[in-house]
Amino acid sequence: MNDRDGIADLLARRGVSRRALLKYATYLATVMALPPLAARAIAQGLAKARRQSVIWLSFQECTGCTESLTRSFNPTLEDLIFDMISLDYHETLQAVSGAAAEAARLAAMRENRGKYVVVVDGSVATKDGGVYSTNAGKTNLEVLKETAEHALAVISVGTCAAFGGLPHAHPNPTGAVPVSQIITDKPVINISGCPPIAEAMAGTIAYLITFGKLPDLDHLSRPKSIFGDSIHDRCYRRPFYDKGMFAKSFDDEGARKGWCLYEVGCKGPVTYNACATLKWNGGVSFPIQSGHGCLGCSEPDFWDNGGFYRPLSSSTSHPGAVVGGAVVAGIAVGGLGALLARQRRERAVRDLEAKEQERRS
Ligand code: FSX
Repeated sequence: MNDRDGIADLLARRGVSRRALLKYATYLATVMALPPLAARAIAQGLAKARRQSVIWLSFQECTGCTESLTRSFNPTLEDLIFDMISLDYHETLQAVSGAAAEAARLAAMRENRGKYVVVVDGSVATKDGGVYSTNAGKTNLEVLKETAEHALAVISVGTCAAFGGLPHAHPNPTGAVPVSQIITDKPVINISGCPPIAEAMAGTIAYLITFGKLPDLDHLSRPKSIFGDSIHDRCYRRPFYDKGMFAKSFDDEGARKGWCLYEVGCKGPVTYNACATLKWNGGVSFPIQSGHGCLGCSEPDFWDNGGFYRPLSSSTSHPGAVVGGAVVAGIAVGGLGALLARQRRERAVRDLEAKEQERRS
């Protein structure tokens, strides 16, 4: 296989018909909220496109983002890697290691200067010069700056890369920051979620390849087609919310009947993502369909906002409030620090409520 081959040549060699390409283009048009007529243009654009060089960097994260991508059904990861992109560097998926891996990254940067896309998962450690997260003897901070310098665009996948995520949670011992705080001279697209939806990552990369430009982005630099509506707006349990039919606990009659999970802490009204429509594992289900409220993982300050099982509308002293894995009910840690943390959380919930109210009015 030659990297200079067009995608059409590669597809033809793999026995992928024009009809199958059009079918995928129709799916992509739907995911990216484009008019149905755009499908033909996408199919033609994809067929003419050359494979996009992609360098994938992993920093402070749990590898959930890559795990999620490997469950992409449209296109499948195999299609994405072998047909549509040239994945020139990915620490988890590449066969080579050590000096050979670094050489592959540097070669891709040299040969595709100004044209390659950098995908980042994980947040960037900045405290003490970034020494708390290193790879091949270099800090993540150095590798990001070096790799992004001549990139066409940068895609932050996962809430860690997009907004700091779990590593950024209080007390943030490594000084973790999102990619957009380091890379300020070129576009950074955020595909948030902990982890992000596979098709959202794959669809955004495919959009870039097809159209050679960024999709429409929201105020947090996320593709509007995927993050334009709240989970609540697209949720199949929404009619129960509108009728005031709520589960009061996870094992009551309401829960068994599939009523709205708002009162057991669902953050769907203030969380923007396509979980309720694209779903997971090839469209099988998503957390709310499986009986668990949305945790709000695709929004900034996920973790520090906490209160996963506390209703958005309730007092913040709800005994089930959890922040960053630590139970804060009754505030285990006394003193001023705990008080300030609590005030911060209360402010965050008020902001979330105001945001939802503003959106509704
Ligand atoms: Fe973060 Fe991703 Fe959550 Fe994990 O790479 S968004 S902790 S699913 O793995 O970065």
